[in-house]
Amino acid sequence: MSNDFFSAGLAESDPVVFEAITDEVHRQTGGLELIASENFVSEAVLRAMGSVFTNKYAEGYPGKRYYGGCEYADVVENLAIERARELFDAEHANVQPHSGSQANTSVYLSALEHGDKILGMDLSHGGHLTHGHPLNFSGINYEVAAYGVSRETEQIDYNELQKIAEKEKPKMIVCGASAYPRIIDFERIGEIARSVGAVIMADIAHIAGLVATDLHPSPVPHCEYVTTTTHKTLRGPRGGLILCKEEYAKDVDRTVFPGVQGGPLVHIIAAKAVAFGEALKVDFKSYQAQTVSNAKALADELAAAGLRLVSGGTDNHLVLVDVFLDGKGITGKKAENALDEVKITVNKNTIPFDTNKPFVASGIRLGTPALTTRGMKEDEMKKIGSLIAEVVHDPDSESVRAKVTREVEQLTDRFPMYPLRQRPEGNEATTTA
Ligand code: DSN
Repeated sequence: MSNDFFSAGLAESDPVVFEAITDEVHRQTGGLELIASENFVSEAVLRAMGSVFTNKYAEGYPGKRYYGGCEYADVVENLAIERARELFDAEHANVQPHSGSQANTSVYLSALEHGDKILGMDLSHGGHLTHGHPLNFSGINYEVAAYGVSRETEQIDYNELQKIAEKEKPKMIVCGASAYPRIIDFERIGEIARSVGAVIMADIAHIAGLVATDLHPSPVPHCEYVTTTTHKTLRGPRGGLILCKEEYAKDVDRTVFPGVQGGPLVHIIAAKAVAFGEALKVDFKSYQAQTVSNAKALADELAAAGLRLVSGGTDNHLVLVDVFLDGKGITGKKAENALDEVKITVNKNTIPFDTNKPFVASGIRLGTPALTTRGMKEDEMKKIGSLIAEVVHDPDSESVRAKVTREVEQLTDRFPMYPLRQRPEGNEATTTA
């Protein structure tokens, strides 16, 4: 990225913010990013996000705006819509949701009346807050029934889901997850929904990149509504997206704007267009395939080092690791903190039937999208798996921390990201991103 990308005025006009950005570049490039929902966008996506489209109001939709001067906003929104439809083979796309939560809110508002029943996956079994958590709008405004994973396999038990759906008779089944390492059988969930007269919303925020490249079966043919964020495996800007059948298009567009949101974030929509364009290229599929292979390599190494994998392994981009081991190990919280110390970034996560509270948790969730973007492959994943296991097995050892920190530095040096550059005119080794 060119040296003046951020520094054009910012270093001088607001050195504190400039320094925080610089520090964040160092944090992202100098550590191993294993948060399953994070990724590193391209410089082209960053450039579009930081464009003058942030100055523009464009309430409405292309060709039907409430403001003048929207001709170029229309160009990028139409492009984002067309590319999203092509990427997912979808009849209709709304690219305006500011986030995954707002995408889900809009779908609920389209398909449900206040107080209707939804059947969603339990958060503690891998679901998401917006799938019916009592403190979330979804749990506040709708009646909620939950399904989860089986105690034996730690995978979704579709027979059990059928039984719950027959008993609860929900108006909508919500599927998709934020901490589920296995393939989700959307076709089967479609059959279950139809058998009880429910519609389906599939939230594919985590696996969107895999779905776009046919590495995970698509929910699009089986579900009335599909939502996603655009910044996880899809590797775009932070934002949301709704895909739906044409018959629901008008309702969805109306509930996004003016139902839930006001003016769209045109700079983010421009960046979505760029990211979807990148995702349509051939090498995006090899990136996603490498992400999945890397997750398997990481999982195998962790299991070989004595940690327990929830569900026994992974089919996608993430691994859920039981570090508590029925009290013989450490909590997820302790593991997250110890790994933070050695610049390995993960998040604590509940595991199914967890005996620890969510803020403590028995597990950690690891994902490979970000490190795969950096170019790391199976060999690096094996190394990282063994480093994680060393820390988890001996979290208070200074010598383990020192050794692992050195090895993390060696790895990150070998896979540079957003290259750090000298400012030509300055004496300081200042970073730009
Ligand atoms: N917070 C996201 C995640 O980490 O999975 C879900 O919204």
